[in-house]
Amino acid sequence: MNRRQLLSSLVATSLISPLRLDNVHAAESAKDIPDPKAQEKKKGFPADFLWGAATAAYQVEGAYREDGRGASVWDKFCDTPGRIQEGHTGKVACDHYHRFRDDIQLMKKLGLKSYRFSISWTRILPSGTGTVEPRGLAFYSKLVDALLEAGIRPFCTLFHWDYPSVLFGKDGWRNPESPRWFAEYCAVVGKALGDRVEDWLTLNEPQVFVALGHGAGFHAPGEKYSMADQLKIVRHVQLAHGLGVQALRAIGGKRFRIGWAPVGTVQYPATSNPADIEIAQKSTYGCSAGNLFNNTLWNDPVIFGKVPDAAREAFGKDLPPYTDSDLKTMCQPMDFFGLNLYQGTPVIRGPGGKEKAVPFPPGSPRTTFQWPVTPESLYWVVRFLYERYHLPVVITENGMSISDWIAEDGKVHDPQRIDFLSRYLKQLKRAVTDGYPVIGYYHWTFLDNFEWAEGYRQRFGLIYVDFETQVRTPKDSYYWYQEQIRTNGDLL
Ligand code: IFM
Repeated sequence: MNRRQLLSSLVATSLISPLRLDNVHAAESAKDIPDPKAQEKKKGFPADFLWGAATAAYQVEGAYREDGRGASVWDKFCDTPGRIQEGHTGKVACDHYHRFRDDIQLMKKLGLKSYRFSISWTRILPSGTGTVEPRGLAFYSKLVDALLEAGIRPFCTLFHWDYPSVLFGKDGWRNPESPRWFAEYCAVVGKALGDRVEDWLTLNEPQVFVALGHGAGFHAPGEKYSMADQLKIVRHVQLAHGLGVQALRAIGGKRFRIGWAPVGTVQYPATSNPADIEIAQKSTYGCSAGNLFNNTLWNDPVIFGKVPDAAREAFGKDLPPYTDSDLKTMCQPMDFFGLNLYQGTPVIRGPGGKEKAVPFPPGSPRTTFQWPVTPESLYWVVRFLYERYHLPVVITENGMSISDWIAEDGKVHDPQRIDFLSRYLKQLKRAVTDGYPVIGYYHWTFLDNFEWAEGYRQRFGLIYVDFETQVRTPKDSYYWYQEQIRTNGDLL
């Protein structure tokens, strides 16, 4: 399976922190949130719905050597010939580091209620731990101030894959100390920004940086570790999440709303037959050997403090032991569940009561990344993961890549993105109408940006970026999304 196929087979799901202004912690939420089925049908998105857009530091900032920033594994990976399509790098990216004020004006014009960004660990702690770089903190402090001044709620991701090179040199996520390194970093950021930032995500799509970065080798740091080593990393990342939450709570207590943004494979029913719904749900909760995108492998320890039996069966002796103390550390109350969702697999109940994937018809809709367009997956992922974890959901990422260009009239016409968004948002509205607590939606992404191993070839933005001149051109979808935000999704 090549990189494109592997990526195509993934379902990006991330739920970001519901910036619902009441604090709902995981342990309390099951009793506090009414059973959706028992709820009276709601009409549409709540008045305080967080219409947002997301980016990540390495994908947009550039300024890779400025203000004392230390190297991350992505710097080295990009410098290694053959790793990134056409030899692209994130050294300049969208130059957001210097242009953030103009970009925030574009966010304001769009009407964004919230902006999800990530912090570059090595701008804050160039060596990963120890000495703090005040200029790095100053950048994010200015960013947050400018967002608040524009009336946009900052939604901060602490780790979106740009791991410090110095720590990787100490065996990185395989090192048993790695969870504490992450917690140290979280504490520094929490102290510096926590007076103004209330919404936090610990880690974005850990499944991707473990499986693609440390298993398949398609992403930084480009390693091909054994499954046992990848699972060792999974446990360390779960511990890092738990210690990170503890560090943030020690600073902001219940004023902070904290979650994480995992991604997992999503199976959804191809028909409304109850047997198909049941098998799709079972399969979304299941674990298969060799697949690190199993939802429950990651989320059960963190939300229930329990390793699912299915994970033990799937991974056998490769799965490291989880002590009671590990599980206690990992399982910290969260306020929301972040979901990154791009696609899913339609299934029916097949022979022997097992799920059977329904193939897409030839020539069916696909994005430039060749990901299938499956709007219903957004409804079902909210429903299935809420029914298991009882945490309010934030759609932390959703969107599509197209090879957009500037037309002769100087505009960027992206009707497919508008159609994609319209279809997916209708499914989200369906979930809300059914009573599932969805607090926000963050479009991936605000600006076209550095799409990791694909370089700049995959454009996901609402705004077209000319990477030679850095000129920004809002696409037709920007204006379409602006209208949905203005009307709070009533037109959908
Ligand atoms: O660009 C990425 C993002 O960094 C993580 N989620 C998926 C997006 C599209 O591939």
